[in-house]
Amino acid sequence: MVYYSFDNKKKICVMRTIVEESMLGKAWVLAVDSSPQSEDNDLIRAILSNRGITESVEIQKFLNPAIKESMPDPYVLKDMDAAARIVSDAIIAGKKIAVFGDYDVDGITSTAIVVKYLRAIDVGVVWHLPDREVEGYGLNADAIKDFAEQGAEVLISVDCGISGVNEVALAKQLGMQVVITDHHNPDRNLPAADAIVNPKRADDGSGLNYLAGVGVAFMFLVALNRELRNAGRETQNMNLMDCLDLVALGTICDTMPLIGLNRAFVATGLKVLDLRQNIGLRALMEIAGVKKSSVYAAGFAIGPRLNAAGRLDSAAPSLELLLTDNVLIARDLAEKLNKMNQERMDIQNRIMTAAIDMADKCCASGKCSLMLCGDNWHGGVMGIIAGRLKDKYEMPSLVATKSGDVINGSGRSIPGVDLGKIIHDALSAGLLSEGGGHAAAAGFTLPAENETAFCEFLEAAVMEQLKGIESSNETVADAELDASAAGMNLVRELSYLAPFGQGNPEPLLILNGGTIAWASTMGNGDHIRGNIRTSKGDMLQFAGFNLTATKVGEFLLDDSNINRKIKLLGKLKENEYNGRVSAQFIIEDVAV
Ligand SMILES: [Mn+2]
Repeated sequence: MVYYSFDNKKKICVMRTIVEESMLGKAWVLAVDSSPQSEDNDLIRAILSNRGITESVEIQKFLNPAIKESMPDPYVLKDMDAAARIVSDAIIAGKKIAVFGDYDVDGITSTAIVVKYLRAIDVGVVWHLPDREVEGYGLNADAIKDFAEQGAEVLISVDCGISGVNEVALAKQLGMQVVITDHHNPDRNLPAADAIVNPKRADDGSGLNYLAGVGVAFMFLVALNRELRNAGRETQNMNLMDCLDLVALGTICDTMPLIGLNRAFVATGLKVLDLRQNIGLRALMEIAGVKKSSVYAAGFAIGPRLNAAGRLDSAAPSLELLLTDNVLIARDLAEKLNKMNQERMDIQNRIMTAAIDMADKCCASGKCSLMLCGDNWHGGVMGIIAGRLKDKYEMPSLVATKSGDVINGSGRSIPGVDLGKIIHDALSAGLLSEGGGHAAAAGFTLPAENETAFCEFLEAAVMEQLKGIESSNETVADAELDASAAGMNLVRELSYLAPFGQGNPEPLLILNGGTIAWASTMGNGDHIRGNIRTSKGDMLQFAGFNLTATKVGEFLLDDSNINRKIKLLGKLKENEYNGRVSAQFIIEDVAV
């Protein structure tokens, strides 16, 4: 029996072992739902059931993720009524509104949808995105004073603000009403704002704690729109559904789980993205070579370009791109962001090489955490590098830059280690001067003299948390089927489970009954392709990326294994070659 969590529901699953030990030394297991299985062996149903979705209403919602069915009344969020009323009253009274956001994609898109909406209904609005290096994350006093000087009477924070106790007090002192919309974990003390909309508030009963900042901001706009209409204000100039492309981008790039309402936001938002109504996004997609929207395109082509400006400098050009309705400006900005993204990659690659060198040494000394610090490394790429190291070394990884006697960094953690708690504890212990985050990601600042002590604290804390967690040698698959079933029909069937991403991974399948027909390397020699002959005699194409140098690769490429019966673990995808579409199995592991 193992516990696993999906959609915040703990579920007990009985695991059945399919393979004791694979080529990569893993046990392949399959979750078998503990509730009695019905006779029908519908694959989609089985996969959903293993992922905790068993009620037929839930299944229908999952397979048809429409906003209409998935979106609750925005007033289910604590304080939404106050937030919408305050801003609606201010708009009707002709007050100027300030929007404070963040420099990452979630923060930029959150700011964009609120500013777009307010502009569309002719409200005077000013905005500010903090500079990562100069101002850092979250509300700050200078920006708030600036807003006051520009005559703003209402401050709306998006994707931040929940920990801005002092800054909110300042804004109040300067005569502003403050509405916070955020999705970050609240500290013990909430700021004294006029309204705080945050699904992670302890007293929020909405169950929407998986929303991105932009999801919360969108819910706020829906409520505000209703409030304004009830007050007789014309709001026809903008269809809120048109900004779901931005909601999808922020949700995907903040790696929020694609479940529940997020699933509806992303499924609908990707369709809106393909309409290319947002002139800035259209220009950016063109320069990035994105022909069709997807979770992948959003996360790996559009997202990094929107993020690049904020990593190297101010994020303002990214927001301006999303707000502009001038094609020429859009093209200029898209080109600028594209160049900045290139520059960001160059910087990142240089630091990565040095970081891997340091990490290898740490690993050799048997540590179970990484805390790497370089002199004047570019602060904007610390988070990305920490993420890469975490994936490569499978341990909590912190990367920091030392400038003068201050160290600034970012960390990414593995399942089972709550980095946010460690950072919080280190802050309480006086080792850090600043810090915050959640289980998987955190940011921190410390005086250089504390570096060694912090490294030791981190290592001890990680070791403590890892205690009791047996390192799992299991790969949990979604379904087991005969290789002959892995055709285009199955590809189409599985596509009903898309969009895939965080919290809703592509199904991992075990294929039985196939033999190797042929295999060879492809590309630069690191990858393998070939055919599997199924039990019915037909051929299934396969590919394996970066497998050549592994045991799986050696096995597949060994001619003496041709016609040998094997089990495959991997994902079934659609492959287009010379205009012909066919099913292709992406092999991750093999067993005999
Ligand atoms: Mn966010």
